[in-house]
Amino acid sequence: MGHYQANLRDIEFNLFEVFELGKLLDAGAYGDLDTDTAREILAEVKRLAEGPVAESFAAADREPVEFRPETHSIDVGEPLTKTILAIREAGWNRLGKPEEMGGMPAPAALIWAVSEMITCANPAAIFFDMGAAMAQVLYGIGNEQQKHWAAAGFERHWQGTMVLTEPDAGSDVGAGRAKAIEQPDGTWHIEGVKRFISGADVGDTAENVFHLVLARPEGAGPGTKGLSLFYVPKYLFDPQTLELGERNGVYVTNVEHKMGLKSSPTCELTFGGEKPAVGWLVGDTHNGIAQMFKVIENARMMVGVKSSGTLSTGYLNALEYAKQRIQGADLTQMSDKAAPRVAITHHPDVRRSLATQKAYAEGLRAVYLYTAVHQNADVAELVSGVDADTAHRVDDFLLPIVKGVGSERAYQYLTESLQTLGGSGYLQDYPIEQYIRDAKIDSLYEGTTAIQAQDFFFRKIIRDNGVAAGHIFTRINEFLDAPGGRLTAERDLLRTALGDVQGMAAALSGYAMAAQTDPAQLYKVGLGSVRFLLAVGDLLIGWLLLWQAEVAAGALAGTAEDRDRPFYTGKVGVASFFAKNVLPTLTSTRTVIENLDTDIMTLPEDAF
Ligand code: ST9
Ligand code: FAD
Repeated sequence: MGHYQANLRDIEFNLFEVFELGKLLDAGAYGDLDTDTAREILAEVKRLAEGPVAESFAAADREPVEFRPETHSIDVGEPLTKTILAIREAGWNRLGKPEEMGGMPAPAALIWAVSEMITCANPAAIFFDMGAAMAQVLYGIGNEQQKHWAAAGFERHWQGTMVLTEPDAGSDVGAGRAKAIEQPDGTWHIEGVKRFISGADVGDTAENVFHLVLARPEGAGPGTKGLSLFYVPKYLFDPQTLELGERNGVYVTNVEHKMGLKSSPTCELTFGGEKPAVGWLVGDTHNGIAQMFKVIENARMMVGVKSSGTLSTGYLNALEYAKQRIQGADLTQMSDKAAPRVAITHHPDVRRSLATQKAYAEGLRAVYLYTAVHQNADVAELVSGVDADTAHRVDDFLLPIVKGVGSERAYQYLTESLQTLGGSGYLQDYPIEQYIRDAKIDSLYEGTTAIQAQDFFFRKIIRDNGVAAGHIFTRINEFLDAPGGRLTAERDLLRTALGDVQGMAAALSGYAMAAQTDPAQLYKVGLGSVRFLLAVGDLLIGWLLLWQAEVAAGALAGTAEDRDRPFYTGKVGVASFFAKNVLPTLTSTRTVIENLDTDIMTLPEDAF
């Protein structure tokens, strides 16, 4: 068996038992896609992911893609190429695309579940399949001609990229200096150097690459609002047939050497110079940052899904090892030197660690799937009882949690997965050290955790007037007050955690208000915002795990089959563990946030 272990049982439990997607699927809401077909798709994707996709995971790490400066291109090794082609041939990236693009209707929750398995079986490989996601966005925001390019490029498997970052413009995208100069024929010439661009060359695995580039038209204002979005292909092409023409003046001029995700080509991209880099204004409108955020929203979701799915396979690998590794006697027999040796799963600290890994892996999956539920109006109404507008706000509200909390917690608890294997975990004989290296990037790109936390507080709570936050808090209260609920001690802990999070939100809002007269008060928001984001993540995980436990306990009390009983028992056990071991820690975080001062901001830099 390869390194990757999908948790299909848990995915299906979320989709069909907790969120009850079958009610819509079997009523024809997504065409021919009924529950049985959805289950077949998931089973087929699991086979693909655990087999051909996972196969080149280690090889692509040990022998990463190579940069060829003479041709400004990369070489992709044979094992990774086979994986890329296997993903392409399977064609699952058609799910959820518009039918005019040759897509198949599907709810977002199913699409992200499919993505979890493919992405986490071989994260570097999916950076060769970014064209599908970029084409879908271009299809939504492009003019008629660009819609044609999007659909036809998708059919031809063109790679696509998102191009924002520059050496002096990382988190601060608005500091970008790349220029756009309008030409008499209506095209634009782009000039400048972009940095860290994923998948900007993919060797022979795609015939063309189109870059979606933020650049500033001459005379446009400062900041992000002065940026426009341009479509810049590697090869120019016939606008109708898409037959390739001459090389455009955009070149990969370097490829980075990284800690992990080594075969995802992270490129420096130079526009213009000897030859102009010809671009087209996307959608004939100067609204670049808002257009680019359509891509960013997808990519942030993808990063969160990647993180939680990586923790899941890390945990399952650790669990498998722990069940087999015999070491030491049971703690209660520690003084008996002749006591039988036991599997390490018998040791309380290993159990603590495994339960924590399981809680976060399954909890983060529940969070991303609950978020995905709000990406379709009909599913959101079914699961969350909201109209399309509130569904959209809730999706926006949850996105920094999926991305920010997912990436931080996955990295944190993958180290527990490694620890479970003892010294063996440190070896390349097992996949976990690579999981950790491949996962670290998730808290950095697509907006660092600090950026996610500020987005969450200022944009998703304050600017939203608390509408989405209020909806989630109401749902948690409804869950707590529902008659006949089991796990009463755990519910009480969840109620306290909800109060703690609301207390934190009130304290941070108070600082933001006070900043109107004393701007330094805003530092307190900056000091507390990441901790607040993580705390809301814990609250959501605690709630969703208890919701799952309720469903599982119902099944156990009813007609659950014998083979399902361990799964349901695990659901109840892990929800209870999380409520008792993690939720109480929010009380101390609340105390810290309520008592923040700005002393650290006045400490002189040379005192650090
Ligand atoms: C990167 C790529 O890092 C990494 C990996 C890519 C992976 C791609 C994968 C693609 C998917 C593939 C899926 C494959 C699956 C395979 C499976 C196969 C089956 N929401 O606050 P203001 C907009 S790329 C929406 O004043 P500042 C909005 O228009 C690099 N919109 O910001 C707003 O105007 P208004 C990523 C938002 O102070 C305007 O921006 N880099 C949001 O000017 C201005 O807003 C980053 O992410 C939002 N949340 O600028 C940069 N926020 O207010 C991180 C803003 O009028 N930095 N807008 O509505 C930031 O995000 C900064 O906060 C900033 C600040 C740049 C926005
Ligand atoms: P900086 O912005 O310099 O941040 C440094 C530190 O300061 C961070 O800890 C950050 O949280 C903190 N910080 C910065 N500003 C603030 C603030 N206002 N408040 C609080 N803290 C702050 N970009 C693309 O455009 N396209 C891609 O495809 C792409 N792929 C990437 C792939 C990889 C492997 C990598 C490493 C990067 C990629 N990026 C890409 C760039 C990525 O999005 C940026 O690295 C990221 O946005 C952070 O920018 P930076 O590296 O310049 O860090």
